[in-house]
Amino acid sequence: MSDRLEDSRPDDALLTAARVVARSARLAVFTGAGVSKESGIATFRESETGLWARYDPLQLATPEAYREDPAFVWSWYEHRFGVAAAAEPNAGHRAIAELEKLLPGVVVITQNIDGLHQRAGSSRVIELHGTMHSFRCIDGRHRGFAWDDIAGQEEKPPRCPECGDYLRPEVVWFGEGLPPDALNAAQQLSARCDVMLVVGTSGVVYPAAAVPLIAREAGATVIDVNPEWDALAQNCDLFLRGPGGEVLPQLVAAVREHLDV
Ligand code: BJW
Repeated sequence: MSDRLEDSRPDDALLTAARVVARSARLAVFTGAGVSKESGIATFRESETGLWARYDPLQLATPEAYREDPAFVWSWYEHRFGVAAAAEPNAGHRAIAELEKLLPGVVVITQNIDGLHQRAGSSRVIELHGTMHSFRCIDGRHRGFAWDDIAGQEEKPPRCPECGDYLRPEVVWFGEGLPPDALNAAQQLSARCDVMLVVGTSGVVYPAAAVPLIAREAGATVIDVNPEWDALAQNCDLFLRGPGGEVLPQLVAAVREHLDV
């Protein structure tokens, strides 16, 4: 296999990737915002549409922004929750879920907070940046509230039912530590996987962005699926250019052919 196959022979790259994936005994799938784009969920580094187009999401996803204007940051999450709740998993999420049926030991490590991998049927999902489906009070003493627990409250942000402090989503903002169990699990799986399929991440936000680097350093074959030649592409073995919703179903179909199922 050549060290790196990319645009000049995209079909070769896809078939090579399918052969590598079909032989995998421990496949890790590492995803970012791009995997949900075809479900209608905006990525971070490409502009939003509508009301939120004027704001930089990277400025809103910070403890400083929340301290400065909690109601504003809350309304951004409320908007995103509405978009995600109305969204459906796309063909890319579904193809990833299908891999679990074809291969042993498939684990999804995601930076996304939208829950779409789980809704597509992936059963082993590590959420590195938390989830938009759970809330805690600001100092973290009371956790695990669901939208349904707080939906009736008029105040924005709603108050913690236990202590009366403001609630916030259980997500990871810039400058905050990642959930230690999730980070440890992701790092260990990266060091042990034989193939890592990376989908839809710019690979610039650390420590999550180190996950594919750990895998490659440990000898795994890293395959990157992205319409753009992004930061991570330079550190992968195979680059499959295109949207996840198109490339992943093709990849899984080719894997099926290799496995003869
Ligand atoms: C498609 C597609 C299609 C489009 N199909 N693909 C080392 C070096 C430098 C800096 C740091 C460092 N270590 C830490 C830092 C600081 C900082 C950081 O990384 N900054 C960089 C930006 C420079 N990191 C942190 O602050 C982290 N915390 C930390 O390090 O804590 C230390 C600590 C330890 C102990 C105690 C206390 C502190 C935390 C980072 C948290 C990031 N949070 C966010 C928000 C999450 C909640 C929410 O969603 O609201 O996470 S920011 C945002 O970026 C979000 C994402 O998960 C994350 C990554 O973005 P992603 O997924 O890659 O999206 P995009 O938009 O960047 O890319 C989309 C890609 O899809 C593109 O490539 C497109 O081409 C592609 N695409 N269509 C497939 N159809």
